[in-house]
Amino acid sequence: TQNAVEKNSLTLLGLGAMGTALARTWLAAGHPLTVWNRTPARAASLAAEGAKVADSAAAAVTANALVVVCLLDDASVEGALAGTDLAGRDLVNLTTSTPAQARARAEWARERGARYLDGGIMAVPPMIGVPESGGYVFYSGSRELFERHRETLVVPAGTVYVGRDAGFAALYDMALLSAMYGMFAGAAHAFALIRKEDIDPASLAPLLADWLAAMAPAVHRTADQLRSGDYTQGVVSNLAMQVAGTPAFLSTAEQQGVSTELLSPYFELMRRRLAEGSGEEDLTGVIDLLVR
Ligand code: FVH
Repeated sequence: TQNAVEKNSLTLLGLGAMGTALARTWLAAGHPLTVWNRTPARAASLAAEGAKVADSAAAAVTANALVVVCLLDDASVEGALAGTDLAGRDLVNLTTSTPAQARARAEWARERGARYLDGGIMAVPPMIGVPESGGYVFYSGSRELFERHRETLVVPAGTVYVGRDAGFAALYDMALLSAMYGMFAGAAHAFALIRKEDIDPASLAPLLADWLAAMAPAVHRTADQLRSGDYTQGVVSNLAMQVAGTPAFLSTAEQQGVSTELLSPYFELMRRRLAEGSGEEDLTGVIDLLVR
């Protein structure tokens, strides 16, 4: 229509599950989009939805100032962008990488005349373009680039800028996902405990989900203790009491025929911290044992 606001155009390299989901939201929001994928067939449905399909990564990079990359890993980013002219481009890399890889990629882009923003996606493809799903992307690197393209970047998912250090988005990403795996590990042990009993896993699931949600806010107390350096601050269940309880967990696992290989390493750290005379503390001292 005459009053329609012209949307910024952009290029997207990578049409895997995540790249395709991202592309769809930009197309649906009216952003002119040029796409490229190593396997061209994956672009066919997006072409039907209005995307321009570039013959090569180099042509796709030339098409727009804003170039978003969402490939498998850092090596594939290096491979796909080799031979492209990045001078004057705004490169936003949503590929999962380590903080060190992200920092090196930022420097690599700078040497080629591009501005760089790194992203860590805290969402799975079905959450993309669904604001109520709570999905978002951590961004770090050039603040100017982030502000310039904010309206475009917010289309697929929320945006959380975490600093000029290009490695921070990856670091936050890895921190949250590491915590998630710890949660999955705990849930796996819980399901294993009931596996041989006449208990429907579906009856345990809601109890488990609610309990984990109820316990999650404890991370705020941990953060307060780390900031103050006083690990007894606001303690509810002290370390001595919790270590005293660990044999019951190990015996229960034994009785249920369940390996303790997920639980034991954490209990061992708790015991080591207790042995240092920290019985009145919270569990926060375990963090100091982890940091080498
Ligand atoms: N999918 C998810 O649940 C997670 C959610 C959180 C963020 N991750 C990260 O997003 C990146 C892309 O993930 P994806 O889901 O799109 O992954 P795939 O569906 O496996 O698609 C991979 C794309 O990468 C292309 N590719 C792979 N190797 C190369 C290469 N050497 N050169 C050029 N392109 C390459 C692949 O192309 P093709 O196989 O279709 O030819 C796909 O486009 C990723 O970092 C996740 O960790 C997703």
